[in-house]
Amino acid sequence: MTTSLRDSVLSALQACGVDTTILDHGDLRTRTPITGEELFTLPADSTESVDQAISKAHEAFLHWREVPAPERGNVVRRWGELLREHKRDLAILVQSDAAKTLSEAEGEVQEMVDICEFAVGQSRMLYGKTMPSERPGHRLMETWHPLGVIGVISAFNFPVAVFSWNTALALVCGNTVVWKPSELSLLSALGAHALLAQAVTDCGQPADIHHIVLGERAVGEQIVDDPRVALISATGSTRMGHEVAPRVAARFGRYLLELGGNNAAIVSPSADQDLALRGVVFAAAGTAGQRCTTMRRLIIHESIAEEFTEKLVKAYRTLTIGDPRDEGVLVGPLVHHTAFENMQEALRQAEAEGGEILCGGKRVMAEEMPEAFYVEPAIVRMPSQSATVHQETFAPILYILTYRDFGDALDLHNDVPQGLSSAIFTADQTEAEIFLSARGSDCGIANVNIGTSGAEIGGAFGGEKETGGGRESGSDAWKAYMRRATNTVNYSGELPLAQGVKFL
Ligand code: UN1
Repeated sequence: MTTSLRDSVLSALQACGVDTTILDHGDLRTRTPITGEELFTLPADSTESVDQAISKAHEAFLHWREVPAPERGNVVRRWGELLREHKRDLAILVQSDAAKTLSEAEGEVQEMVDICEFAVGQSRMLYGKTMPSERPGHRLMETWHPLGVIGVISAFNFPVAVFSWNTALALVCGNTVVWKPSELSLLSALGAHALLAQAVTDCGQPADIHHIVLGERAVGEQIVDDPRVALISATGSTRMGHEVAPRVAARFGRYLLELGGNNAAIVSPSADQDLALRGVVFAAAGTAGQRCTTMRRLIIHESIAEEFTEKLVKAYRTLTIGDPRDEGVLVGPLVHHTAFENMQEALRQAEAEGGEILCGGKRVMAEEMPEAFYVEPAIVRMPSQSATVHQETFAPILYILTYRDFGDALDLHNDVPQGLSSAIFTADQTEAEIFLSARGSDCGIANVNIGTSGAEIGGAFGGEKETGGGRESGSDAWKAYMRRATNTVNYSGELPLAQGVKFL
């Protein structure tokens, strides 16, 4: 088992075109949460090499910004083709880094293919508006221009998809990219990056339009503080966002943050319970609770709470937990020991606050794999939305709360610091509409009769409050990677001033 994991990762790296001579050198350890074993070591970037990567990306930008956008799109089209071709290879790396099932790992690579296709189309649609000027013989319009070097800092749980949302759009918009992947997911990062490098070469474009830098916190800080990096797009914890945002703002850089979520679903008495059940189980227990969109709170109408909770506990008991490479497994391990400790601490606190653990929470397979942290997803009935429920614990814990009036359900729903994703299960159209209205969900994503996770790339992705306010991926998220110029052109031969002002 041990050798085969290393071997399959090695051949996937080779298939993606990673230079494997760098493996087994350096201090960065690549540990897979599947078994807890260390697969390879990798060399970390130095302060000098990060500086050089930024310099080269900046140099490349000066040329890349003048390449016509649809031609820039060709690189991203080619990247998408290669990702499609190497879907299984890259998924094996994602699986090794993030311990996802193959279906979920392939889904992550599919998200990359999807955003590439979206970005290729976008490369012909970097639209600016034309507005009627108040002055005769004048044209008023806006044009969009690239920002420069974009620093992408990504998290372990979606190790390559979120990078691709940023990079596919950033590149078609005329920016260059320096990427610092999570130190927990370096192998899939190398794979995704090698495929992009191949696409750049195939299209005859300069290699320096994208760089990957490997390392720990200091590497991230260096990118955050470098004035040549025009935009920092960072995904991770709210704690990380609290550090990044003021530092970038202090140098008047731009930031795009996708931070913690505390996503809830309301289950109304009219809901199709079977559908709701399936939606909740996938969103709450899928990916072992390690999505930023994972459902962490369930707000059930008191009239159906007992019945629905019972069904849910039963469904949880059928979930197969284990090595995500094995057929039929739905829940893999937590990323590391600290994640496990955090989960245990949250469960202890929840109990101290009057919570009742209805199922799960225990570690399994500890004897066979002492360095891997498999847990049973937990359901905890809470008497109120206590301090623990307000926190995001990056593990599969679903807190159950009940409500009597719909207004109270909305209050409970919005009464957390985070605002990423949300859902309502209902057959009552008025409730659904209210949930989506200004007095409904305060999140960046609000769904009806579908869970909180598993968003498509076509919509803008991100959230409010402590989630950081950024929007990535679809819709008009491309605008975050560009600057807007307002242009007034005077072809009148006169010089009339706006607002009728007279001067000279
Ligand atoms: C994340 O967890 O950071 O909506 C991203 C989803 C995925 C993306 C999750 N498409 O669950």
